[in-house]
Amino acid sequence: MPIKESELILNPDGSVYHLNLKPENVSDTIILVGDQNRVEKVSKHFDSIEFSTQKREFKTHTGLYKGKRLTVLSTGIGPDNIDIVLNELDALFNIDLSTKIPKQTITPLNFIRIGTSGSLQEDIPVDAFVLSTHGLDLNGMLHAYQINGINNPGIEEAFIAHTNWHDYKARPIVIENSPVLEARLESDKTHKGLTATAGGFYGPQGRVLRLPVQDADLNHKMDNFNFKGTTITNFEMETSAIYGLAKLLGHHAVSLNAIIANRASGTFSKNPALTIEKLITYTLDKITQ
Ligand code: R1P
Repeated sequence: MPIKESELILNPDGSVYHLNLKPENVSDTIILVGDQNRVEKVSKHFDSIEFSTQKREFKTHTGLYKGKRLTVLSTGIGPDNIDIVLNELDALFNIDLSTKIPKQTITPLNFIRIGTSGSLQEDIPVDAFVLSTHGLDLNGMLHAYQINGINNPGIEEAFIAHTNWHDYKARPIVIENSPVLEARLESDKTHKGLTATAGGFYGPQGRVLRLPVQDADLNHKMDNFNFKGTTITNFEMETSAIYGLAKLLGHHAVSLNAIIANRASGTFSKNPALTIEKLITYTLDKITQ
């Protein structure tokens, strides 16, 4: 049965609704960045750019870097945008857009996030790089999907018990990265651990400006959580959603974050742009090694 036009929406030119992309515009290796201005910061290193477009916060450049075809695409902020980006990118490869029938053979994609994030650990300082072994999903977007089998109940149960997680919030989900991509992207420059993904920047990450939060002690409970030696390294807003949807759809994902704030010490990078630039060149070189 074809997918109805209300469910998989195409623009008049045949491109997918939010991303404005057609299958031929995208590589199977896709760098995801949050900030749309970060797209040029990645693609300026390319040898050539064959395609560019933008709709809303979703900006895409596709080109060659050291002979390898790469796409870099901005997701904007948050797990809700990741739902759009991963589903539409998957559709480009794994649904026949002319018949709207899912293909029998899945084309696996590689997703590599280059993000920014706040460290939860005093000893992961500003300007460090974090590679997420797992996404710790605290925002609930993934609960719309049948996630049985891709999550890690052992870590989840330990986290729920350790933080005395409130029932009114979505149940945390823990999803592993792609070990293949981790092996390609890790080095002695990358701290590794669980990355917590929140559905907001202030209260959902324990920041108090004028509004009190439900659990003022949550960040402290998170920073001293330890599951068999694995700790929660950092807080941001996309990684668990990328890991979850990538795994469900049959793709590979790894998330790298430049630490620009340290929540434990209350400090912020003196030169976040330089740290992001270093993470971009680090990642591009690792991908093409
Ligand atoms: C918040 O300022 C945004 O920055 C971080 C968070 O995950 C959130 O998207 O990542 P990016 O710099 O990749 O957007």
